[in-house]
Amino acid sequence: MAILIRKATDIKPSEITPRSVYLDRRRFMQHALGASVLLAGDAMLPAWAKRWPELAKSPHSTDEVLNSFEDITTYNNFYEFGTGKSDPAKNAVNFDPKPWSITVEGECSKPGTFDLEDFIKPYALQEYIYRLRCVEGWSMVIPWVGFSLADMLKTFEPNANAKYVEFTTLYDKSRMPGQKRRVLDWPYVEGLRIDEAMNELPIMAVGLYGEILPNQNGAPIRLVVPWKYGFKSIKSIVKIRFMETQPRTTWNESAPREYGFYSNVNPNVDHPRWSQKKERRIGAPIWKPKIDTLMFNGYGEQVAHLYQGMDLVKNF
Ligand SMILES: Nc1nc2c(c(=O)[nH]1)N[C@H]1C(S)=C(S)[C@@H](COP(=O)(O)O)O[C@H]1N2
Ligand SMILES: [Mo]
Repeated sequence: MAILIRKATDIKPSEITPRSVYLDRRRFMQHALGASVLLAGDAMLPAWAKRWPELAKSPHSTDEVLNSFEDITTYNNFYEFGTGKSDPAKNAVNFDPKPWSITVEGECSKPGTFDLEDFIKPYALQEYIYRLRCVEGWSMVIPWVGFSLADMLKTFEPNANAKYVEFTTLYDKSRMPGQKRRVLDWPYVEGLRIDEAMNELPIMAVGLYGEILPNQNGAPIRLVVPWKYGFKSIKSIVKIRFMETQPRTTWNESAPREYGFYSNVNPNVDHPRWSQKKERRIGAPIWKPKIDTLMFNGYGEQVAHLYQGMDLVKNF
């Protein structure tokens, strides 16, 4: 079967919205997922993702060249499915992200446990084309489908004690084989300060390239925080908790000298073992030099005010 995908360099964001591009992606995905899905087509999609309309594009979207669907879905960090870049695409094939429920708890007046479909229903889906900068020194441009994290959090009416938000990934060794090895202290947890979480940029992503989120990218729902290193964008979320105190975060506990709570993209603060000044755009031709990493991953206009007066060397 032919791979029905163009090279990253052929796809301009201005082309992305047309349905024909999505359909190409869907065909690619069916190819990637196997014959059963190919035959079933739309019938396999959950109700909320069927025939997504042409999505409005968030004004925060970058117009840089998109990474290909193939790059985005075969070069992943998702330790629940293995530590190699190509492991998640292989080991998450049989992961079934349904049924899925999300618990919201802690410092808020409307906590509860919700089925994914009910959880998503109130929010307008948009396309958000964001840069993702991994702490390891590579980056991608990804066309997410998602909705505003701030809009979602407000629904649960956080109270005055809600100074932070914690997110937790599913913990189920039988479904996430990487959790059988203690490479991290499972379940993966992440957190944001409440004002960071209420900023206009972060999203809950439920898709990419107009498709439901591939398993390896954090199905069925994950966080995307574009001005922070990729590990803050936690995948396959089952719990959200409003807290008065700063949440624990998995990478900070794993290597506290290397990964702080904030983890803002910052070319002026090196990782103890490597420089953060430049990055390699995945999919770029090998002869292309690395590109400069931008403060706050280029989103300073939207987020620099959150850190006014803070020492970002201490608060890395
Ligand atoms: N639960 C969980 N979330 C995770 C990770 C992980 O290992 N487990 N890896 C993080 C890292 S290091 C990065 S760079 C991004 C990668 O997201 P992508 O594979 O969709 O590009 O996911 C982040 N979210
Ligand atoms: Mo990362």
